[in-house]
Amino acid sequence: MNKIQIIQGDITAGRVDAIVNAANTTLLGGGGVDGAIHRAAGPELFRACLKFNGCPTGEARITPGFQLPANYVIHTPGPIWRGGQFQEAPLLAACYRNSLRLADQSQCQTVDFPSISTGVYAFPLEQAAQIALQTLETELQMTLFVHRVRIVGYDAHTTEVYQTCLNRMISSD
Ligand code: AR6
Repeated sequence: MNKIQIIQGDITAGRVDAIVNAANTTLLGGGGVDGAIHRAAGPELFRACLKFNGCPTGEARITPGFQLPANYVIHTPGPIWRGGQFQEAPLLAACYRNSLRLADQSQCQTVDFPSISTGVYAFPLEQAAQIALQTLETELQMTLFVHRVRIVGYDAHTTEVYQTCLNRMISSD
């Protein structure tokens, strides 16, 4: 639990080994955090992503960070919320698990995540926070290199929901 932090800010500004992108299955950019990351990284990121021919929901792919301060970008398409009966929860957990494993395989020590799927993809925020933090907590017991993960909330409400969820996990530990 002491390896996880919640901060508020713009994920593209992070001087970390890897930032995670809440992408879509084309991996060719979009709005929200995906658009911000592609704008800040520059056109080379788009060219690097073209080579993947897309990515299934819940899996992850890694590219350099190009013009970003981060060394790498890990792209993971989150699930679109369709009421909760379409594997949304396990798919969201898979995003965090696969992204963290890929970061560790690339010998990253510090990784920043956005709140995957809770924007355009409409995943309920409280449930998403619980899945994100529980998955990261479990996976961080197995990483060899990653020793600090931050959830970067863009708005105050998102940041607060993750912080409250983390506090609850710490106090029930
Ligand atoms: N830094 C950190 N978080 C951000 C930033 C930023 N610069 N910009 C937005 N957020 P969303 P999704 C927050 O919609 O729900 C894209 O078009 C945002 O406030 O970016 O997974 C993709 O191409 C929210 O809390 O991602 C996909 O098509 C969180 O990031 C689709 O949206 C996620 O919101 C993915 O939807």
